[in-house]
Amino acid sequence: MATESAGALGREELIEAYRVMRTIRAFEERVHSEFTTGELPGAVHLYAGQEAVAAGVCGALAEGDYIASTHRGHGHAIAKGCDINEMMRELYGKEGGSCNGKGGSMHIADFERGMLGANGVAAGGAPLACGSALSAKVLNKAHVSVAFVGDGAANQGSFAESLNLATVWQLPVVFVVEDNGYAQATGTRYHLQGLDVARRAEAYGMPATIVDGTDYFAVRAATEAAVERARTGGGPSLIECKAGRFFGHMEGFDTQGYRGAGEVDKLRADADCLASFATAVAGTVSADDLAAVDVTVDAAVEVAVADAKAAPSPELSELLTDVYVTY
Ligand SMILES: Cc1ncc(C[n+]2csc(CCOP(=O)(O)OP(=O)(O)O)c2C)c(N)n1
Ligand SMILES: [Mg+2]
Repeated sequence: MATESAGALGREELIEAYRVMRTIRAFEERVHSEFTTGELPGAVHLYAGQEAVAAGVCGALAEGDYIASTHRGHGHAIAKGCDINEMMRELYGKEGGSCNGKGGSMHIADFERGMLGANGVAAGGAPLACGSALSAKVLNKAHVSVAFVGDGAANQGSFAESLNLATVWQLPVVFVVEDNGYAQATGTRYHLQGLDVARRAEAYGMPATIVDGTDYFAVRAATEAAVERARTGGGPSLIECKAGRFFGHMEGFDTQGYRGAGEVDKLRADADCLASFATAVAGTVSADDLAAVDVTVDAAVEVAVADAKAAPSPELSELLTDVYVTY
């Protein structure tokens, strides 16, 4: 299993990695409270607990690289550099949102920043990332594409087709499978034959590795190796990251009766990527430095919420713009 120590990254890089993960956590905790008080509309799936995956993967990417996300996409978007004010406006369905308020949580996209979109279709990102990677290959561009896929989505036929095409065409693509233990209310031991998705990649002759998805350094090192391989013509890879989610499947509809007693409390106490990151970097980054990041991030999220609430809704005249068909 590939691992990278905190020592391989400079102080500024470590602080930036913490800022990304801490922003995702604060964004998600705040969205949860907004949803709980009935302030926020729409279907929202929270990413808290899995931050080290998004941050570790995107930390290993270059600016021109692309990611294709999932229905649980806020963390991916933030880690790829999307603006949290635009994202929050999008969640509130307001003008100036990432999709001008017309997409909501599950459709946040920002092509300028290489975010090809959250996706309401399970495993929908896998063929998109293959398409983006194929364009890089055909046009002789250096960009690498990443598909994020959940453990449940890995059972979709389109995922198997994507793995096959990626190897047949030797595409510069990295499949990042996030095994958070559940597909909605169904645990992996009920839906995943063989339990590790990585073993399926072996059947396609694709290099695959399994990492602790709460370990930023393990995720980043595995991604750096996969990205290097993809960028230098070595073809696709798969990285399977294990990390539990701190919230239910979806805001508002999940009492989580399928989870063990105290399971989430235990995750928060023993498998918090922010806490393990702080311990790992203690020799280089002080607790005061991290606390200063906390203050800045919390303030930025507050601003995003206030801004989103105050923003106008899209004009009625725009109802039929940005759609594929003409009415
Ligand atoms: C093609 C398709 N089938 C079914 C669904 C309904 N659905 C939404 S989320 C989900 C489970 C996804 O589980 P997983 O891939 O493990 O992602 P997680 O929610 O755990 O992040 C399902 C079945 C869907 N969105 N798309
Ligand atoms: Mg899952």
